[in-house]
Amino acid sequence: MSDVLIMRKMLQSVIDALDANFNTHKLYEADDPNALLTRIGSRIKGVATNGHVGCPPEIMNKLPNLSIISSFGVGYDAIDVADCRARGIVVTNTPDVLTDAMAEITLGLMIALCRKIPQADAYTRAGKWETDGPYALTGELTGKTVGIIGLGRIGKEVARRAQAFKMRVVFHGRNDQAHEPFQYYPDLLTMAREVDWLVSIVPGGAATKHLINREVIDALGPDGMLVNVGRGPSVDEPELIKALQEGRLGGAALDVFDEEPKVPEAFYTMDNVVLSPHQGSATTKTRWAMGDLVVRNLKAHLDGLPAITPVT
Ligand code: A2R
Repeated sequence: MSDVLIMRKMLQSVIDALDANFNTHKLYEADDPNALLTRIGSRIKGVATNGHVGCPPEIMNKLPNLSIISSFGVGYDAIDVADCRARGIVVTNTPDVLTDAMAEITLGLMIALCRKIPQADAYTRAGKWETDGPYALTGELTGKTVGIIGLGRIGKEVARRAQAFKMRVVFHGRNDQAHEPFQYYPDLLTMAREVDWLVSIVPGGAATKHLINREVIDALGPDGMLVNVGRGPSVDEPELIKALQEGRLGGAALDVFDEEPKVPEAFYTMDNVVLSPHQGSATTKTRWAMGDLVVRNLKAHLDGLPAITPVT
């Protein structure tokens, strides 16, 4: 059995499957991680990790026979893929298996925000329906235009579901996708001016940092709604808070934040915000499938077969 280093505690089903298939070494359980790496580093052929923890270069330096990093999640922000490629290390992630769950929570957040479901729930629980009468009227999704930033695997499933809700779908990305039936906006600012909703589902990293800045937020405007289910840093969070406080933006539904699990307290008291603790892929079924793919990627590669979902 090949030796595999596990960087962080993972789902128990993943740990069990890793233990069953490999000689595992758990860095997160080691009293002295450096001593562990010195002792077993040269035996390690695979690493199991996630996209936030990755496998830092100083650790890779201690793993001379490492040939695969198998990462849990579709984003791999903490993994320097170019550096891995230069070292001859294959990187895998877990795309596709989480796409439906991600799309589902996106539409859930949109409905929650515009129909004020959390607030109406609190109103009902507080007995106010009986004492204060019906809850205030809300907006609705039907007939609105949604601009998707990042019409990738997840973005396309969001688009399909938004259409089922009778919304018009347009999109922004670096490239047009001529075969898709949605209007393409090469310029995000122009799209933000012309839509009711902006949904961001782009990867993290330098290229998308603060893609949604003050200008974009102002273009979306006081009736506009912003949803971020991709990566926190894609939105300029302090600018978002200011815009919400000053009424320059209609509302926001957020599953991701700048410094998770810290969430700016300013959001807590806002009525036009729905908050979610990075729950996008967090269903039993999807998390199990993601863990399964982490193990299958390692197994395939270490058995001499092509990895199933390599990052290209
Ligand atoms: O730019 P394009 O045409 O390659 O479209 C990709 C878009 N995208 C960007 N859009 C604007 N500015 C950028 N700098 C930029 N970089 C990438 O994001 C593509 O349509 C989309 C990503 O789609 P996929 O690679 O299929 O990823 P998937 O599975 O939809 O997941 C998206 C993200 C993950 O990377 C995690 O951060 C998060 O969802 O969970």
